[in-house]
Amino acid sequence: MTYFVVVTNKTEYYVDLADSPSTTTNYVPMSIYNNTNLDLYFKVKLKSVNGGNPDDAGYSNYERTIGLISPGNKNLKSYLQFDKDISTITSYPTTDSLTITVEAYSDDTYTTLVDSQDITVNYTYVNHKDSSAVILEKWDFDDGTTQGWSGFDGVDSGTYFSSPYSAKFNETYTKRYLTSPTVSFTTTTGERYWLSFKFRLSSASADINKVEYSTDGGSTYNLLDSFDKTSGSLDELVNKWICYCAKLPLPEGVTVDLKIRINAKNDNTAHWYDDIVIFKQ
Ligand SMILES: [Ca+2]
Repeated sequence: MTYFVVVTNKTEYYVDLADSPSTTTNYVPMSIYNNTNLDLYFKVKLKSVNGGNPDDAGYSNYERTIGLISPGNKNLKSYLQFDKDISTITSYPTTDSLTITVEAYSDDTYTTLVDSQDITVNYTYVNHKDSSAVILEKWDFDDGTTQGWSGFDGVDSGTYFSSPYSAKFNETYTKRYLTSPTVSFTTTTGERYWLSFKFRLSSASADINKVEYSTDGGSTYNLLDSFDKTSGSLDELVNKWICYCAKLPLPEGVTVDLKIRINAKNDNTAHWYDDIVIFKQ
């Protein structure tokens, strides 16, 4: 029998390590369902990286106790947290394959293991400030304007990632698109294109619902990422700058009129965005 079900939203994760401290902390969100009529206590940990010992690949602090999930219940906001020593990265982009083990125990001292399941995700590290990166556009809002973006309520000098301003979305109880100006360029076959930005939420009830991109100047949009509220915002991530990064699956060898839009929900709380970057690497 299967004691539990574990669900992850996605298997590909991207991190822009520009401005990162020497050790970066990252997360793999997941939902865990207890299928039994037993009290089960859960632990999640990194089992291996690229088939070897996680320590050898610069990983640390990669075990986390989830605690009790009662019979028939689910914990929608479970996650693995881990640290990565970025000095182990010698070139960008680089991808690590992470095997994560979710363990179920019948006791709260985590002595009797009753079931375990492995999931595998890929973590790809890029760096828009590395010499190998080519910046196509960067919006830092430091001229005190929203730099052609629509949807923001203005800039903020009180909270920013790069001084002296960020862009702020502040209207209450609203879901709306934050939309970039058009960035036109010709894509190179075989090149990898990336979007990264820093954002900050003032409450766990605020959220990003999805990120989309257009290659035709905004006539049609394609989904880049969607965020399920049940495993999206983590309370631990509130009131700190979070780095979002994604690979842009652009058509090759053509001129694109790229626009980005972020569908954000403001639940009577504020969002801030800063250092939104389109780059290739
Ligand atoms: Ca800024």
